[in-house]
Amino acid sequence: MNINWYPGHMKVTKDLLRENLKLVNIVIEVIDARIPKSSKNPDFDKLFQDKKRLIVLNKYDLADPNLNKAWEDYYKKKGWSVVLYNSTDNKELRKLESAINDASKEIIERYKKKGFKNKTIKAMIAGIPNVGKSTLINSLAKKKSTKTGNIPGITKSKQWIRLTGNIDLLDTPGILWPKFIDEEGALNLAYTGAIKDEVLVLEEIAFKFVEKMEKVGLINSILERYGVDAGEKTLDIIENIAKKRALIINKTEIDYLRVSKLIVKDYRDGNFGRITLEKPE
Ligand SMILES: Nc1nc2c(ncn2[C@@H]2O[C@H](COP(=O)(O)OP(=O)(O)O)[C@@H](O)[C@H]2O)c(=O)[nH]1
Ligand SMILES: [Mg+2]
Repeated sequence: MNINWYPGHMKVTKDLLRENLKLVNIVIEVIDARIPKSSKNPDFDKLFQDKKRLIVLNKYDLADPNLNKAWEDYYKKKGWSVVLYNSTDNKELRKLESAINDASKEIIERYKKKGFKNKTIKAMIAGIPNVGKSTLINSLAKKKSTKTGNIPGITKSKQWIRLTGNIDLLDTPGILWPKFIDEEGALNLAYTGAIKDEVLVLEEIAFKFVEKMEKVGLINSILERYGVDAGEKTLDIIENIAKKRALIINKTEIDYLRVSKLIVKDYRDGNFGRITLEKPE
């Protein structure tokens, strides 16, 4: 299947990201815990090579607990700080702030050795679309309720959010589009909503998703959700769901678009359980 997808404005955002990168010591890279491989643009590794990096495995509440642990270990082995996080749960804010603090320790030590006192650490959030960057920034900003405002002499128009531990977080995230490595990666991005539905043929995405669940032995989570039986073919499952939910046109025809939308939305909302689509090598 060919996903017709074009990385619009890629160059502009990359330039902006490079500009902002000059202002920070730490990059907080947000990825989707359900697709920790595909939601990571490999360009980031080169762009951020000189920065301290904290990987946020966001949406871990929607991802498989065992694989969360495996991915956490995997990225730790690469020398990065890693935190499993749920941006929609404000009770987790402290976990994130202490992860940022821990990641800053080395830099603070280095500053101290040079004789700087109380120098603020500067951080920025980066990631591909839909991983939860805005949700994360908003939750941090709301907690603080005040923005530090412009910092004279450094940036005129940048807004920073003051976190505990003398850390300033840039309130605009660095965005890069996902990089397609292979069809499977592209599909995984589609399932999770990282690629806009407008450029997708949702009937094909839903079909491929159900097929994948059959392949990895998780199809029961779908059958149970809707109370339907499997059939001989993958399409039977989709048609059975449509019938069960009365997604029918003209009394007899299956409404493939609506049933596809339903299946994709239910996956994105975690209604089939906590499913991670990728395993570390
Ligand atoms: N379950 C869950 N949903 C999340 C989490 N973080 C973000 N979301 C949802 O994911 C969607 C995309 O989030 P958004 O912050 O707009 O992503 P951005 O494009 O990276 O800025 C929104 O519907 C959020 O509510 C999370 O940790 N857990
Ligand atoms: Mg956003």
